[in-house]
Amino acid sequence: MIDFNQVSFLDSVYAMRKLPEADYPEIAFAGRSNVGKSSLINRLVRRKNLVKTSSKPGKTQSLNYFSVADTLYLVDLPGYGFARVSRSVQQSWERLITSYLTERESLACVVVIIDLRHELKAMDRELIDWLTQQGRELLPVYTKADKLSKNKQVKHAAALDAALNIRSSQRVLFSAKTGQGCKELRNRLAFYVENW
Ligand SMILES: Nc1nc2c(ncn2[C@@H]2O[C@H](COP(=O)(O)OP(=O)(O)O)[C@@H](O)[C@H]2O)c(=O)[nH]1
Ligand SMILES: [Mg+2]
Repeated sequence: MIDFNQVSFLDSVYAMRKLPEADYPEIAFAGRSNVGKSSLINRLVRRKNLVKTSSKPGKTQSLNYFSVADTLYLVDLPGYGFARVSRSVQQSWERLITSYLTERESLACVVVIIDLRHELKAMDRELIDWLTQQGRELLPVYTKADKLSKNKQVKHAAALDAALNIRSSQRVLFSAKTGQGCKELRNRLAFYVENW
């Protein structure tokens, strides 16, 4: 088992050549701005504020590296789908993320975080289709489950499963607020790391 408590911030990376040595497997976290990515990572590592959360979307501009138990890296990717930055800034982020997701050898899995309350967004689908084409391991996580009744959770999750054409065993239902699905997520991630 991975001791997710043993976590520390490593670096904010703005360019491919600044990436750390690829000596540990890493798990990257992707999702639309404000979907709850930082909150998910904080819950995963049992820290309140390791990763800054914000009600203002679009803050994270770099790949933020966290080291866990000298075993793996967690990588918080910049949120996508946020229009308030200039076109050129947007494009330079996209270049970095695209290079990272295509080239990084030590990337064991991409966790794609999706809001359980809403229909699948075009950008989520594009990312997932593209990662699949790349042959990347990916794990969809449906978050903010606490905002829906149990009934609605089941209904919305089934709709997202259908949109992504996956079985319920291929994703995790999650809440950063209540911790729902967190143990399952830890187990899944440990599996990717062990099989890397
Ligand atoms: N109720 C609830 N709120 C959440 C959850 N995850 C994130 N949030 C809230 O959603 C907002 C954006 O979260 P944040 O983690 O900063 O999103 P990020 O931009 O994807 O990193 C914040 O106000 C969080 O408190 C969740 O599972 N449940
Ligand atoms: Mg964030």
